[in-house]
Amino acid sequence: MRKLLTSFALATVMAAPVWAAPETVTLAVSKMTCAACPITVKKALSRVPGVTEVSVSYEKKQAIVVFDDTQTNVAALTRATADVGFPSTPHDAAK
Ligand SMILES: [Cu+2]
Repeated sequence: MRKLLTSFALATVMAAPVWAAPETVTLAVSKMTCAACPITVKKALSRVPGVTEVSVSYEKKQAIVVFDDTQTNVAALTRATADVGFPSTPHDAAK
């Protein structure tokens, strides 16, 4: 049994496509019109599997999202905000 568990753990590690790297993206969320909107946006983004951190700024009308790029992607994030009524577009990351 112990041996089985060990090989299972090993297989899981090797199955991971790449070492999971946290990605950060800034989304412009244009339709936030009151102070309650960021709460809705934040909830929607937090629900996306793979998202680890969300901070939404009503003043800047943007959301900064940290996610695991092996589990989700920017398209899924913008879809999540659009689904709750707030279409968003990724800002070009500052390089
Ligand atoms: Cu609102």
